[in-house]
Amino acid sequence: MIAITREVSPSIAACELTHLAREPIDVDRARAQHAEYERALERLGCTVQRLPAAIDMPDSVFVEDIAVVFDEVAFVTRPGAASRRAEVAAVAAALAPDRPLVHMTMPGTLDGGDVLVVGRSIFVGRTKRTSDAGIEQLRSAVERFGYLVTAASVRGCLHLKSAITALDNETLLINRRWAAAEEFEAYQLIDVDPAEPTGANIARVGTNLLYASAFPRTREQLERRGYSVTAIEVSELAKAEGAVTCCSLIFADHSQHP
Ligand code: CIR
Repeated sequence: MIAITREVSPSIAACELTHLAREPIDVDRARAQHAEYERALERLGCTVQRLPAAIDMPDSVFVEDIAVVFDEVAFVTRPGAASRRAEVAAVAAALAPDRPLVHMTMPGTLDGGDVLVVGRSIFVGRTKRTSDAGIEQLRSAVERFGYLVTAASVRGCLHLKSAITALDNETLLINRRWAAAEEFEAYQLIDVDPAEPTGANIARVGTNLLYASAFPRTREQLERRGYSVTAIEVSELAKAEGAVTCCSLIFADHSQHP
């Protein structure tokens, strides 16, 4: 597996915020947590390709929003926040050796944080960041490969994957106040602990799960069900409204199996 990451920007304190109040962010601490995140990805089997920090791009550590990588193609987004559009060039260049690229075009917008891929099913949050035109563009890029794209409702949080993520191809972790459970009735749903509403974002790394240490109650529930969960502290990145999936693009390394 390859994991593309991007160093924490020195200007992260000027990040976009939608549902959170601005709090001071300790850049050195954010960097240390991000390095720990990368080490965890390596331990779980990823080769990390770290892009350099972008001084004038406060949110650039959150590479997930900039592309959605499939086995067949990488869909390069036009992020919903205008302040984030300059992030695209470096991420697209990093993906180009590994996948054919499809670039979104105006006026559609889409953030990768709104795209939940579970096997051949793709759920896309309709949010302030992701427009119906953006969802259509994703659909026309990937339906030829047999993916089924479905729009999903989101309320009260930034992205669909703030509200729901996959534990495996049959099971999703959900905060039902933010995602609509009935839109995912084909799946087994596990609820976040009520005391941990922001705990629905978990990253699949092969057969393991990478999770923020801020959610011990939900983690205990997952471990009791047999999931292997690696917990790391990402509190400084959380102040920028980012979670564990946001900080990487993880995909199969095809160069290993030509
Ligand atoms: C933003 O508002 O765009 C960033 N401050 C946070 C992005 C988090 N990304 C994600 O959930 N995929």
